[in-house]
Amino acid sequence: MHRRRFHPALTVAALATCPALLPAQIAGVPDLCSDRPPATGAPLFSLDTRQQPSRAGSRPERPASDLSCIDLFSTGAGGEATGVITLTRPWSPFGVTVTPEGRHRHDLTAWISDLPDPTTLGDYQAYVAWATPLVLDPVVKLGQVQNGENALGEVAFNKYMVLVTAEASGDVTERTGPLVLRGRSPSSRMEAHDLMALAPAAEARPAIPDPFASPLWEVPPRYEGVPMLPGIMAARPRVSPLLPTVDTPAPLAEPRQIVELPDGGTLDLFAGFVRRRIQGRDVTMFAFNGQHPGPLIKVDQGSTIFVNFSNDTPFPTAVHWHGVRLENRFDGVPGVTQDPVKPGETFRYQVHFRDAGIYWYHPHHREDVQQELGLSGNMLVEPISEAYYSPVNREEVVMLDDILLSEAGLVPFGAESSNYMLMGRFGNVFLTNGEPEYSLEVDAGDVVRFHFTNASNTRTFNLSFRPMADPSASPLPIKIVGSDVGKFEREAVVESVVLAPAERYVVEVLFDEAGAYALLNHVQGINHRMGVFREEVSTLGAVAVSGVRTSADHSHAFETLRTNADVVADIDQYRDEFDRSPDRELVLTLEVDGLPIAIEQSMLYDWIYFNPVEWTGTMPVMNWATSGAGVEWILRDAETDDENMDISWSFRVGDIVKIRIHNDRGAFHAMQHPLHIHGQRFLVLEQNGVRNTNLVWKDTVLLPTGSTTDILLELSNPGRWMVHCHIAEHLESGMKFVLDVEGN
Ligand SMILES: [Cu+2]
Repeated sequence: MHRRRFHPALTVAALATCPALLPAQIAGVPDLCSDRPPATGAPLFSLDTRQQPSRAGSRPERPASDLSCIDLFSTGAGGEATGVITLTRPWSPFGVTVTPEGRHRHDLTAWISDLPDPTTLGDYQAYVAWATPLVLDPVVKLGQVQNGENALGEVAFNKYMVLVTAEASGDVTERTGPLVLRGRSPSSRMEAHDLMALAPAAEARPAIPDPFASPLWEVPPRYEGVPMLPGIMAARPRVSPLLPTVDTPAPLAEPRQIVELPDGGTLDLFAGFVRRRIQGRDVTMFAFNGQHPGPLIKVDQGSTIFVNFSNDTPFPTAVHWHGVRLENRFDGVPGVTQDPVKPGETFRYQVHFRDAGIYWYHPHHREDVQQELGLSGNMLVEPISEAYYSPVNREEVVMLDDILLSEAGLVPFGAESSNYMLMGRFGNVFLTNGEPEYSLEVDAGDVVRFHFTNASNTRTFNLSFRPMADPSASPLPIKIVGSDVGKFEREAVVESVVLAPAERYVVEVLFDEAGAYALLNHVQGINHRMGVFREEVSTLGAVAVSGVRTSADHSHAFETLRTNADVVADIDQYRDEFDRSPDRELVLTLEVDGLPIAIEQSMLYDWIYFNPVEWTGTMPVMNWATSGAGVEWILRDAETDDENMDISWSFRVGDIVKIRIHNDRGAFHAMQHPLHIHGQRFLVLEQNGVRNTNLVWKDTVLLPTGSTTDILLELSNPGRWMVHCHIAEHLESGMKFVLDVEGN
């Protein structure tokens, strides 16, 4: 086996040729989709050769054109006509723009040339563009088109075609005329795995001596309707299984308590064992102070607290105060800011809260194990200004998580390194504030401010509120107020909230009418084996709205979308920096080494298309068998080619650094990465060349597959600070580096 950084399909890629004009020859096509050969109807190995994987000394093509462009091909009737469509995402406060059902939304712009005069085709006066899913129903009219640039509006189908037909007039509402151009969405190129091609690896291999063989390595829970090849079913993690065990029964976990601390206050915090009974299974887990989630620490902005931490677990650990711009030596990163807190040892943290908002604490050592086992809690920092937020009837701090359980209980972790190293460990049971069923009771007309935190290892959520009785009814409007480190410049209304691991969003919801509402996670996963999308709707909790009218009506404030002059003024100091060229460039990629052949070959098929976000773990067996022995996720400095901990960046307090981040679509198994920078704050300036027009300070940014994102990092806090992917298993695989900030 040899190390692979580049996808094997590249070595067999044949240049796709097409008699039509290259899109580059159509006037005005943006760079994104010009200067590239058009894709074909995509027979499996005729990949777009222009799509280069990232390799040392080169930068990946960004953003990935094959995920962002649709080539239009002529039919017999269209003659020499040709075209290309660019896909850009409409603005949203999140790293991706999706419908409440989790379908990715795109704005389509078509660049067309050489359409013949429609009258030459018969009794036709105009050309009309349509979008339709592959089942050809519904057919949605996008509008009349002509040679040149055409705005087609928004499309949010999973897999679809764009058709251009000649019609009697531009006003027709149904397509009846002849087809002249057609193109397929990037997602539609995804196909079922070809068993004939896979045959050598489809079969289980004869057993070879496996030093890690263990009865604990039982094949983990699988996804219904996603068949697995025998060769993949035979793969096993190349690490020893690890499960927490305890001699004497641990106490049952208790619900989270609220701890309000004054400036100078002290909290005694210990990490130790607890017992849980979750969906009929007894599991031994960890907890802070015996609580799931850990105690909710409430403090005022500007205060400083002390935390006497003791480690009653059998693992070395430490507590990281995520998003808090505190003193570096209290940042809780073993090996960087402190020695690990060994079993039985203690550490005293001093945490200063400079910014208002919602933050969270969790270990920064074998996060894949310790966080999954329940070590995480929130900090709610009350703003100094009473008018910071709009008035609401109540505030809810909600921690979203998932846990992976088999019939026997916890699915073991990897001992020598994490397993689930490829995509991270997706849970199959949702835990909202530690419980499979979260519930909330409010009165009709109440406005609730939710502070959401995603504490899962790898799952990205797409949250919405819908009436229980009618799941097809429109979701309740959600007012988006803030994110990781404070408020947005302007409040906005959305239908769903997308949170990647470690991200926070502060939102408000008006529950105007009595009834029961579900908090849903609604996404479009992918059945990779069959090459189709697989809808997943999960109920995370319930809100019961009583028939009693609210005691204080805040509906007017809710309906008023505020511009936050304080935030705008703060960000004004940095706007002059927005347009300059980047100071640093990072590439996010992957190197795999000696994976089982069945896994390598299966991934070859996935290479045709990557969803901007891998929403759910539909290939659990394949993912389960990968570990540090075969997978290394990489952050690479595009200038120096240094990777992960070899990267050395030094700045001074007061520096403003523009960083361009490419999430390499050419990687062996590309996926999204939530990138976290410790101890500082940054702005997300633009993604795929589209300017972000409503900013908020962030500490974690969701970087979709194949995207290019510019951030502006403010260095405000001296010390040695981690930069890493917040998918716990990616961090464990080495996807991290340290940036040094010298004080003034
Ligand atoms: Cu990652």
